Amino acid sequence: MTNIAAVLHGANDLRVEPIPVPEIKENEVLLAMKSVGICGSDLKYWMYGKCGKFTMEKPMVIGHEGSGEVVKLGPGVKHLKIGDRVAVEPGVPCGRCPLCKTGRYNLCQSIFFCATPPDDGNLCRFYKHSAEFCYRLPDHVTDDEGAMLEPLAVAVYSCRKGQVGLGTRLLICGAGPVGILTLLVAKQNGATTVAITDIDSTRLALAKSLGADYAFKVTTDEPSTLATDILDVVGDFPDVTIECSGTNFGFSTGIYATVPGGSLVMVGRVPGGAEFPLNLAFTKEIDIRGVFRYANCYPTALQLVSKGLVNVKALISHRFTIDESLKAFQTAASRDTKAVKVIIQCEPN
Ligand code: 572
Ligand code: ZN
Repeated sequence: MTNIAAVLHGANDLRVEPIPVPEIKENEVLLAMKSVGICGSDLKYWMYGKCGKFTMEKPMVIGHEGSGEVVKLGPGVKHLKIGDRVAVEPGVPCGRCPLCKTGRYNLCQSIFFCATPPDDGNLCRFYKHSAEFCYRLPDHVTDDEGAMLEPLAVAVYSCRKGQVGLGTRLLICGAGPVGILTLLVAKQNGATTVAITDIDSTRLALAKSLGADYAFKVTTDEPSTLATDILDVVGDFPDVTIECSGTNFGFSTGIYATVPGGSLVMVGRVPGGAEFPLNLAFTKEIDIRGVFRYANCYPTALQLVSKGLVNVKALISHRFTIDESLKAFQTAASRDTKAVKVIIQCEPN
């Protein structure tokens, strides 16, 4: 068995190179990785060597949206067998701290998280992971769909945080993968009106084809103008805004557009911290809710895909092999390619 990985050595230095096959311990499994999606944070590490407060101090295997096949079982693993295909939940918390014990394990301060420095990711051929955070995929769920459960989990969590339910009128700022997946989950939850905004017409067209009731192309630099447009066209204020663009513009649009007493869910992260009209949020009593990754969402994400309720395949725009990882990253980062979700296949041909 030989292993190769997409190793990021620093900004703009991604190399596909041999690495050791990991040794597994109790309650771990060795996986032959199948599909790994590229996320916006992977692109940040690739372009700048950092993302948010996390800076790479040493080379790091990239990738955290993965699926794989169990090839070896550590002692104590009961719920999996060799040959099972699984989706990998990339965050493995300590399980012992108060946050873990109350189920809010995404906030665990000693969580291992794939491709967040100093932790290695899973864009490689062989990867070890805690069996507890591997979810067996039914035969009819593909490897690509297994990888897509990761961003789908973010969407499931975001809708939970926004209490998106029957009759909710929702505004989503940003039609990237998480924005579009949030649309799909919201519709399943019974949201009756979903409006979505973006600067990119191709992404808006995809959102419309997947069920968005309204798509707004951002053509102004004044968020209150867009908010007024939305209100004019939709006829109602949204009860909830889920901000997935990671821009000040998206945050501000949410504060202006959301109905008084409504809520704004923060999913996108604005580098350096968001600036938005906080006093308006005060006077409108808008509840601002944070989303940091997700907790307890993989089982729901898997059910949504397994029952055919959410079509995650519709987001996959490009596929590459692991040897072509650099090309995959270039494709994902480029505006011209119209990439939505780029998936890398780790299996040798
Ligand atoms: O799918 C998990 C995920 N989480 C993201 C971004 C992309 N993908 N978050 C935003 C960035 N933060 S962070 O703490 N960080 C870079 C680790 O700033 C994590 C959550
Ligand atoms: Zn991600």
